[in-house]
Amino acid sequence: MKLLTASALLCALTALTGAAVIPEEWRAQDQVVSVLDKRSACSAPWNPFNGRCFRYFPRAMTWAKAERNCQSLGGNLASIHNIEEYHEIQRLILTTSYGYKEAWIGGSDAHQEGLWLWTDGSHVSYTNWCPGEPNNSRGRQHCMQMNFSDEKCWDDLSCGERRPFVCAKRI
Ligand SMILES: [Ca+2]
Ligand SMILES: [Ca+2]
Repeated sequence: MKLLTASALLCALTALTGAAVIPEEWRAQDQVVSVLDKRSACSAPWNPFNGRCFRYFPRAMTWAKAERNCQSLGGNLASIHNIEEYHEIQRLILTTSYGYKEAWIGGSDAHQEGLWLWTDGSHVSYTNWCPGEPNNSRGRQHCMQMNFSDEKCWDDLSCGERRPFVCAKRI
């Protein structure tokens, strides 16, 4: 936003003076912005995508313990909002674990059956459920796993099962 404003001002200034002159203080401001960008960027082993940092944890644990681990690192289990984000997370799991491992993500209908929420509070719009899922098998599947079945889509599973997991946090 600052850069856009500066560009707009620069255009106006150029129009007025007929020359593209960048004042010294604007250059200094650009350097500050650049430093801030670097400071807020994801640091390894977190991976940046679409304004968030993602990280895959190969150690299997229950869904609630996975969520708590993500929270202790300043994030939540990953929410997913479009196919590009899903493919990016699949790629992350593939490069870390050399396979499309099943993994917990941040969806749950534990509070009310059939009402799926993301733990980071974001709205559930995009979903990638496998055919026939979520089936709430035996009336006790309330947590969301990804990379399920040959189609590598989403499934509801008992929250006490142990799975690797994916955390996300805002940049
Ligand atoms: Ca359920
Ligand atoms: Ca299921």
